[in-house]
Amino acid sequence: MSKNLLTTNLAGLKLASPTVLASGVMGYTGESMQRIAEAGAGAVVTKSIGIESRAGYPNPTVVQANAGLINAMGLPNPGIDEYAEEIKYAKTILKVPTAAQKALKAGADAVELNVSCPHVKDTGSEIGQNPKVLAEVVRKVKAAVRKPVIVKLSPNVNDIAEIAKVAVKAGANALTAINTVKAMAIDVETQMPVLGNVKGGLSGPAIKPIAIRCVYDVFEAVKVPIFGCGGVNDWKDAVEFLLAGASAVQIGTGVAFEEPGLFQTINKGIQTYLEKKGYRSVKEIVGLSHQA
Ligand code: RRO
Repeated sequence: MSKNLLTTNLAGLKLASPTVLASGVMGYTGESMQRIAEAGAGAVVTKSIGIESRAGYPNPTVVQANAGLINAMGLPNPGIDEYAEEIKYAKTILKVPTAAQKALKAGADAVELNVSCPHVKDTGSEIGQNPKVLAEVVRKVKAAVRKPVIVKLSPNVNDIAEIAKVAVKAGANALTAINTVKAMAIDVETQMPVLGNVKGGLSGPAIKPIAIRCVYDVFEAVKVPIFGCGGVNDWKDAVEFLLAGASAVQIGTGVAFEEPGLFQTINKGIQTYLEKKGYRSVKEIVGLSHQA
């Protein structure tokens, strides 16, 4: 491959490529994050971590849908004290930036504040759907940390652009759009909901058009950089997000289906696209679809 056109930086983070591991998939251990980084991810986001450990919801926690997955994991995590050790370890073996909630002291480079889980009570979209509460939470986190704060937005709102404005006014340095879309599945044999938690969040290719629309709306509303997230499976998906206004894309469900090699394949595809079109940097195509 000729000159690397893929390096970018956003909200103070230097990325070797614009493809980033999304929270929730593979971001549990230093080793899995290392595999993803070595496969070409420009940064990795850990699973969301809380103060106390959480077991998560009873099984089944994931069900396959047409062109996607519905999950209701229930925010399973070991709590920040135990997880901080994993982050410290990850930072000894990783060269790419790491984002983790309440983990900056352990060496994380940014916080991705998850205010948008569609089905975990009190800590998820109850915050991200309520402008007043959202502003308060973002302000508090900003006051507590010096590193970039990225706010992950919910698509399950009436007007994501308005919510984006609230987050940015409260101090968000960047935004991730989007978390999963509220969903459920029913087993026709048992005639009961499939997921242990009944309702969950849909991810994967099925939600890409929703995510593209959200990124497009958010780009028009605010000036901070956006991580596009939702259904990225190949380089065309990634380029579509960049054209909609994302500065980088996050990949979650895509890596659950494919090997981490997906990052390299997508990076190569973006690079070839940029070369063919005569661009010198990935930054040049961010938001281009808004020219029309
Ligand atoms: O753990 C989960 O069930 C979960 C979370 Br925290 C989230 O933000 N989004 C999602 O689809 N699942």
